[in-house]
Amino acid sequence: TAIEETLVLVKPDGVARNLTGEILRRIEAKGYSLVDIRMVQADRELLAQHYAEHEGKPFYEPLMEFMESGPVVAMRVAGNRVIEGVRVLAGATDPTTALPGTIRGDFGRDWGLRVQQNLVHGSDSVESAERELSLWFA
Ligand code: DAT
Ligand code: MG
Repeated sequence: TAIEETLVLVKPDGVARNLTGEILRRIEAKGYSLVDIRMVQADRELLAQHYAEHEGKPFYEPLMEFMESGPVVAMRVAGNRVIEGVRVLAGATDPTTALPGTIRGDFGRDWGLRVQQNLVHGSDSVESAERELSLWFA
C-alpha cells in the first residue's frame, strides 16, 4: 500500500453549480478520507504559485481569471494511491473527451473561449501534492 495525501480543488464552476457535495460524495464513496477542507477566494499570488508550471501557455491568463472568479473549495484527501485515484475520478482534462462516469465526463462543460470549466483539480504526483497542500493549507 501507499497511503498518500492529495489536494482536491472544487473550482469556481463546481462551487457555483452546487456540485461540491456530489464531488466529495464520489471521493468518499471510493474510500478516500477527508482530512481538511476550507473555502477560499484565491488571490493572484496563490494561483500563480499553484499554476506556476503553466505560466506562459496560451490558456494561462484565462485559467487564472476563471480561478479567481469565485470561491473554490480546497480539500486535503488521504488514501491508498489517492493521487492517481482522484485523477481517475476526475477524468480527462477536457470535459468533451472525459469519459462518462468521471466527474468531468458527467458534469463538465466544454471549454469556452476564455475559461476552463472542468470542475475539479487533483494533484498529479507526490511532489505536486506536497507542494500544493502547503500552498492551500499553509
Ligand atoms: P489537469 O487539471 O487535468 O491536471 P493541466 O494541469 O494540464 O490539467 O491544466 C490545468 C488546467 O488548465 C486544466 O484543468 C484546464 C486548463 N487547461 C489545460 N490545458 C488546456 C488547453 N489546452 N486549453 C484550455 N485550457 C486548458
Ligand atoms: Mg494539472
